[in-house]
Amino acid sequence: MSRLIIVSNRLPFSMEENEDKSFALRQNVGGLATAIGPYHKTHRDSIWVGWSGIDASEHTKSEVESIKKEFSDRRCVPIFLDESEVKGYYAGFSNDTLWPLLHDFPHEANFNEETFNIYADVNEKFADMVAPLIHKGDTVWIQDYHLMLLPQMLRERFPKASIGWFLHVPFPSPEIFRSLPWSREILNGILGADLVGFHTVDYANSFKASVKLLLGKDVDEQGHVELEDGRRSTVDAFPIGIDYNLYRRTSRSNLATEMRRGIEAVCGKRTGQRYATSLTAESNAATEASTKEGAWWSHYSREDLPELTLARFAASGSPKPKKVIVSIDRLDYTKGIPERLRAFELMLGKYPEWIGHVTYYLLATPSRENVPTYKRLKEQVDQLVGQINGKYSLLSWNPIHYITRSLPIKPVCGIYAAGDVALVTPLRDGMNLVAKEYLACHDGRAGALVLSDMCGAARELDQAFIVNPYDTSAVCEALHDALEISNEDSRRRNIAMQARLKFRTAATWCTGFLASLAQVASTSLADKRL
Ligand code: ADQ
Repeated sequence: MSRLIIVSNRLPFSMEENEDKSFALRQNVGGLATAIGPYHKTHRDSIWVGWSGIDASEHTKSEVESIKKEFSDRRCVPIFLDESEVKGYYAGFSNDTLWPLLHDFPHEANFNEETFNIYADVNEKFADMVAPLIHKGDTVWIQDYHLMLLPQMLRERFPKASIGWFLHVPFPSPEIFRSLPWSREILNGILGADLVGFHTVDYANSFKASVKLLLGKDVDEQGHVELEDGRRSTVDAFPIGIDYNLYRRTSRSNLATEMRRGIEAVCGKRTGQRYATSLTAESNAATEASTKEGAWWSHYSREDLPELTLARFAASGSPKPKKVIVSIDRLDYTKGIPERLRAFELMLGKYPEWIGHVTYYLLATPSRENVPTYKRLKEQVDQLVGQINGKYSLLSWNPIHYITRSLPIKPVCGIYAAGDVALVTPLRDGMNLVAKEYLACHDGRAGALVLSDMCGAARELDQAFIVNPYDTSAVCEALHDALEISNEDSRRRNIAMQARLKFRTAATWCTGFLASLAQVASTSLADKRL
């Protein structure tokens, strides 16, 4: 029986130690685990190889054996990396060199020969682990930028194996990619695969242009690259989808509904709540103060204008309905969180009628905390949230609810469902699943999506409010328009996008890529036998 061997940096589960020193597996969140996890779970002929997240030297032999057993019960093969490997391969070359470079942040990329060498060694370690698992007729599907050298490493050991590689992040223009001192090694590593996949045609084109520029190889109209060993590698686009029905269904679950109602109560959308009463009391008190003291505003100078408008709107009330904005991200500089916060701040200043009426739920889970840039970003976001809340909060209303925990799918869907507007504005993003999940949670309901033009999802979700995430005033205006849109208009826009998402799911993405791989690998082999 032929099997599928999935290889990625992390496995879809992480190991956690219980109080009684036993180990338990926890499902990982993140794009890749969410997309391929369900396929792996339901296809018993698949095995998943990846880093366990554990340093074996910190555990006894019997602990390591029991960890392996836990993983193997879920058809997972764990790889153990020590501290220096994690530092060089993961925090170093993967996340401090490749990640910024691939996301068009070359100024953030550190080029360090030592971390590149460790990256190459760890890719070889993956090859050593995968090689004994490969039997005749098996397919190997390698994921993402952590393992760009692995396809060629396996190809050298298995000239006839069927190998695919998919990149979950963008591929930059050759002008940016060529600045990497090891760009040719990386391209040759990737071309070990029979099928090289990207989220969009644009990324596939950038890759082809790099192959032409840096390796001097032509790529034909069908995306074929002819290689020295007589093989052919094919480059193509496979936009990833989501498990639409899962998100739709979960957004209607009891827990998600409770979450949504709770958020609506906190934001004053549900009448008769304690919150609504206290906000009215606050407004009344301000009105009373302003009428009793007459020219109360004369104490303010022109520079105090925001405070003045704030007080005025709190006092007089605003005709605006209560609205909720939501966003859900890993705390990563590519996700454009500070830029988005500045646009939100600008909107409160420019359209003060929203003060006390719109609440932003910002769910941003810290990631890669051992990389200094990420630590700085967390401090910056903390500071901006504090600044905006400090400037605009009323006694019983905060503009931003800032949550840094990672939440399970049900509360996440509750947050999506509560959002009248989703603000999804990455500076660069391979696809962005959050935009798609939000729309699935609003199936049959109104809900406006403000979406960055700089992510793969914008190529598909063209009925969203598309913005340049660097343009603060454009994001501010789009946010305002999205808050103002009628339910009818919002539903009409969403229907077209939802129809597409229902058909192009995570499952069809997996099967589509694997079907193409089976097809191109058989042609590549046939040519080679000639
Ligand atoms: P990511 O960078 O992880 O993925 P994204 O596509 O947005 O980004 O997927 C994030 C996933 O994690 C979503 O399923 C979301 O619901 C979940 N998630 C994010 N923050 C969370 C939080 N705070 N709590 C709980 N869940 C959270 C990479 C690429 C993307 C590409 C995917 C898939 O960077 O561009 O879309 O892979 O290919």
